[in-house]
Amino acid sequence: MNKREFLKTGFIGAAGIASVSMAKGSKVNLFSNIRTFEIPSLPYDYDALEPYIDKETMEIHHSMHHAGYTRKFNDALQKQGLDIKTARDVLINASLYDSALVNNGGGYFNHKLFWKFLSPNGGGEPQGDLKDIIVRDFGSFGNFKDKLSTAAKTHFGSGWAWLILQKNKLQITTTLNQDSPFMDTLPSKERGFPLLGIDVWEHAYYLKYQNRRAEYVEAFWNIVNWETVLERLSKGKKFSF
Ligand code: MN3
Repeated sequence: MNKREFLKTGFIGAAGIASVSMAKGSKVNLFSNIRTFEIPSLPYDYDALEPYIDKETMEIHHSMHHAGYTRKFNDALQKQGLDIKTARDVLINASLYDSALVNNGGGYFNHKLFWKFLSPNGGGEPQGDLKDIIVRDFGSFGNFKDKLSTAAKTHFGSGWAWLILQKNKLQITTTLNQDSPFMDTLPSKERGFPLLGIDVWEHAYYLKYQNRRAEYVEAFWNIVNWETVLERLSKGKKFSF
């Protein structure tokens, strides 16, 4: 029996008791040797996005929905004995993994991005390089905004509407459930590096907006963190699938 097998079998009952913090919100469990992922704290208070997104929605969304995906992702990794460096690696190689890993890994990862797409100091229009590339690929900021809004409003059922970078060109796409534009199981025209995303699951807006998803999508534009989108644009330019 090697060390890893011994640790896995000998201390299985103690899994989760001892762990060491690692960078990027993950921990390596000393007994099972499998990294566990942690829900990041929000970079603002739960009520900071009011009136556009209410405090109760943010609190439930973060502390229950995001926490739930994270817990189930960790459970699936433990059960399958997989030590994964980043959730993004699971998504990029989604074809290799089962639905428990892909769905919950997607939920963990998409929400981690989503909190950073939002800011109480957000809204308005992007400037500089980001504005230029939006105008290059959509004709105008208004046209881009209409396209992403329409995709978010008309997406059937639960999922996400995205601005992605695909072969150095901006595109609008949507994904089902917690699917990510990174996933290798998507058709190539729907794959790309996510720059901005709108969560259109009812849990993202139902308490305040009930069935009025369109009003939530309009409100979203007041809190978009363009600095995050700009940072992701430069990361996305260096990323190749
Ligand atoms: Mn959500």
